[in-house]
Amino acid sequence: MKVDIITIFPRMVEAGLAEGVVGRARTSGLIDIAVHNLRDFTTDKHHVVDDVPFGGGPGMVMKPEPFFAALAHIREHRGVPDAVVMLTPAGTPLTQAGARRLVGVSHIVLLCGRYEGIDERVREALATEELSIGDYVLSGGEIAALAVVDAVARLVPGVVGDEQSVDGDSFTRGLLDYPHYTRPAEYEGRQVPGVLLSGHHGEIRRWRRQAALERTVERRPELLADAALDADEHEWLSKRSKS
Ligand code: 6GU
Repeated sequence: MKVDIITIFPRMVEAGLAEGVVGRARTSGLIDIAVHNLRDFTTDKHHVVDDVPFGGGPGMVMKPEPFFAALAHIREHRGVPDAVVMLTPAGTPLTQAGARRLVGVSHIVLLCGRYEGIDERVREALATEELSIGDYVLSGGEIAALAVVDAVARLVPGVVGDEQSVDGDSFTRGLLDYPHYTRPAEYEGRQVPGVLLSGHHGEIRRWRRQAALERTVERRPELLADAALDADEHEWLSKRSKS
């Protein structure tokens, strides 16, 4: 999978890509990510990337030309991308299903905006889609781009060592995750649930499924509509709602 990120803060993006699962995926060659400094695609002496909004009002707007030049550079040197994603709070909210779709797209460009926004002609002429990472405002698309790359990269086969770990993830089944414990079995008077120490793998599986379900009902009941539940879990849910 190939990703190009266009930003005015390339060091911030590089720092976020250097560690952990994404960092290892890059060094091992499983993903090819290039970060481009938008200012390198300006033609004026001071490398200006923003300008005042037509119509007036507060703040600045990112100029269209550097984005068009950066995309032309990427097409020439990195190939024609399959998707050009603009990061904006006005975009489609990213979901786990959205990440699974993007992992099937071989070459993605991510456009990070700052200031009040990007000139609308960039969206019209260059962007194939717009993504948001949630209903709050970030001061730029960089953190959102890192979130998109992380969510997608860990779905690339081989990037997360244990594929079972990805399959069992919260949201892969459409539920929140169950609680996790490690040693010691008692800590500051708090016991690890006995079933987890029992060695009964069937019982442990059932306890975890129920704990995941319970958390989801308590915290995010709206997720249940699309969750993959088995007969046991449906029964447990209907019993619970009666009590
Ligand atoms: Cl993609 N960009 C910005 N600036 N803020 C956001 C966002 C994106 N997603 C949520 N908030």
